[in-house]
Amino acid sequence: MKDFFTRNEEGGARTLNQEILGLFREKRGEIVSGEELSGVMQVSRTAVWKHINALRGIGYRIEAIPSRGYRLLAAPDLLLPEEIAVGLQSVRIGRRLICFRETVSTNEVAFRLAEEGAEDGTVVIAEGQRRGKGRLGRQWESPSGVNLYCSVILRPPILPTRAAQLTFLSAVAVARAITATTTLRPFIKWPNDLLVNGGKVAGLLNEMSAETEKVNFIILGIGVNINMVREQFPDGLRHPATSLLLEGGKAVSRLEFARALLVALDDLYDSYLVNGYGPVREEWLCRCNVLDREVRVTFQESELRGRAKGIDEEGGLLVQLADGRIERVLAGDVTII
Ligand code: BT5
Repeated sequence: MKDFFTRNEEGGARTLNQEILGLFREKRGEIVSGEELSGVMQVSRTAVWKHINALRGIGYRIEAIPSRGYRLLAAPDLLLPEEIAVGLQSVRIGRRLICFRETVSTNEVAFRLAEEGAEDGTVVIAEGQRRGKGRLGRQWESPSGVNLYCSVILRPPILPTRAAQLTFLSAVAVARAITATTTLRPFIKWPNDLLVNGGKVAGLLNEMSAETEKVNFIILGIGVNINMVREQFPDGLRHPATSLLLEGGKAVSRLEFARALLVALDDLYDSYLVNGYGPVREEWLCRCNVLDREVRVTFQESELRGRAKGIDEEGGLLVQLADGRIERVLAGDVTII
């Protein structure tokens, strides 16, 4: 398992790769001399050449012009920290970005990193997952190079019983990112799906390590179908599934989406730490598809019908039954009647 790039390991320092790419960007397609590069990077010309080759190895197209220098022709269509970081406005979320060409599951990697002490806001992203995880041992289809698979490590000072609040926070963040990068109208479906035109475009899987009175860390697992095409969806999915490309009719930049998501998470998490759960809940309610609708909730063999009235502090869906009583539902599948 190899991460091809990491960003800001030392809390803010730009990596050499970022320095090189930053200089190329400043020059907007012009030639940058080896001398200039070695001056900025404070390394020898041979070291510059090695770095250029490493960038080529990742997929950057860089032309070498004898006795003049180098020119950046194209960046790869990959979710690299060096690319995500360009113009990224977030402060906490994504301070450290770790990206993989492929991994088993970003949630698993993030969990392990968190156990080893990775800081609040660390983000793990993969181009593809071999065994992407859904809830309850289900699988998340994770074809390479078309979608976003992302896990964020958070260390909020909250009781474990409040952890579901972060699931709602991540749902709101995904909805904001979809709105920021497309003209589509996403809806949040309790507890952890995002729908566009009735099809599931994103799923959330939040995992936690906790003691009785304290959360050690929470992993926000976020999978978004961005440019996935029909043939990439297997038969027999639990719900109709779709992607932003299929619904909007045009490809969405994965980099722009990733940045929009990290910024939304950053903003919401900041507000959550200062103002608590209230604002998240309010926005969730505005963006969900069940409020004040008649719903049927099924869980295993049981079924319940009523009017959805909201969500509570612990993630429960509040359903008003025909006799006026409010029932709190903690797990199940919701269908709007
Ligand atoms: C989820 O589970 O919706 C949570 C998905 C979380 C995925 C992210 S990707 C990054 C991070 N790393 C991981 O390993 N996981 C997280 P659930 O509600 O249980 O839905 C799973 C069900 O959705 C499956 O059983 C399929 O029926 C269906 N499904 C599988 N892949 C899908 C896809 N790409 N798009 C839509 N539906 C899918």
